[in-house]
Amino acid sequence: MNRSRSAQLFESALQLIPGGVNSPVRAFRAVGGVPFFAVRAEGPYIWDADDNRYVDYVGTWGPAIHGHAYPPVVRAIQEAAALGTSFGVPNPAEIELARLVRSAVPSIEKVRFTSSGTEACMSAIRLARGATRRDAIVKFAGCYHGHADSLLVKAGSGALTFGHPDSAGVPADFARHTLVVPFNDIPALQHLFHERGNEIACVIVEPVAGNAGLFPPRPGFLEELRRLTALHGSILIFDEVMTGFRLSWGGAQGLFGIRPDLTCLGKIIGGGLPVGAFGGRADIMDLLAPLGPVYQAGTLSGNPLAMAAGIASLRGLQDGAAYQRLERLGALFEVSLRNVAQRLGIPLQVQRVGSMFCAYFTTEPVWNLDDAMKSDRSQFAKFFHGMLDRGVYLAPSQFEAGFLSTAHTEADFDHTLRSAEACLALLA
Ligand code: HOZ
Repeated sequence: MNRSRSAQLFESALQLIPGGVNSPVRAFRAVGGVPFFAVRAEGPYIWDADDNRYVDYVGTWGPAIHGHAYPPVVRAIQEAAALGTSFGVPNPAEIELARLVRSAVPSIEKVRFTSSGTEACMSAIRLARGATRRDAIVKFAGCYHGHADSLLVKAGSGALTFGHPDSAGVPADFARHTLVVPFNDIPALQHLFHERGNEIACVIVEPVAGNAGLFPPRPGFLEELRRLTALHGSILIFDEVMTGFRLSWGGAQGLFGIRPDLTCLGKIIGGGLPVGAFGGRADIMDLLAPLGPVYQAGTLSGNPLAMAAGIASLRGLQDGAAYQRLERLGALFEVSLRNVAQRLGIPLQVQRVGSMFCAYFTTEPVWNLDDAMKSDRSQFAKFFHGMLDRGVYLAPSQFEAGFLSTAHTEADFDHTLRSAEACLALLA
């Protein structure tokens, strides 16, 4: 496949932008080679600067649940843009999106919009600290909650992919307040709360961990988290930036029946525009400025284009039909890929929750970061490039989740599975 135009663009980008990319996960460093430059995307497909078409399983890292350039979102953005791109004062669309979010996620009594998931998580942590007047926070190894200082400790996503789960530039004084526990490890959690429960402001968790590949919560894990935080007066924060409006209309908390105190959202609620949100119990949310002492702000927060895109995106999910289609497609994808690997004798763990998935090159199921680290990343890199050359774009790291959209078709799957079969056969 000719990608010479992308290679030229990357050369130019390297002169101007660190690493040639504006977010490290795009750099292909973990799999080698040169990233392609996208010029267009529609439905389940993305086209590069050399006019190669790929079936896209990254979906702009999660937001594209309807596929790319979903007509209702495109129309909503066009109509909103014609009326002004930013106001810097409240606008009615903020109320409409807030209503939609609240109607879907009952634990969210009040919500504030930000411009990214990072901002949402950073702000939720500050709010939890302000509410409890405690400093310590708990996170799980391999979970990624954006790139705020306190959260870049044993972090997933690009931080893990590039071997810097503890980032340079985070003062040791900040990091010491971040306590890390293995995902799914109930005894470790119980021990930590027993020892330090009265210091812990909050626990932040991806209810389905999607930034070190994909591993689900074991039965009882989220329930115990809810019990322990309530018992010790700590705030439970679900980071649903990825899972919100993805795993069900009510997100992962709807799927698992857990009510956190605060929830962080992003990705789908912006319909592909830069949006984040955090919300939850009104008594906690009302501690935010201007009502309370916890400061949080943003020039483009509640931006009218982003709100319009988010509303159109959520309206397309509201009747539940999309989730039924995604579950059916997801199950088909999972079983078919697993069968192909089994037939060829390749140890591949195909893990899936709804429309999120990951295929780990390892022999045992993955429940936490240590399990994920056992996967064979050189196998993954070969598989990734084989798929790319056959017109299938997977996330360029073993430690990222893949995403299905309602725009993917069974014909796309056929092509994907035939490609997977050919690539896995070369690894056998
Ligand atoms: N949160 C995204 C998936 N891990 C990564 C997006 C990015 O860092 O660019």
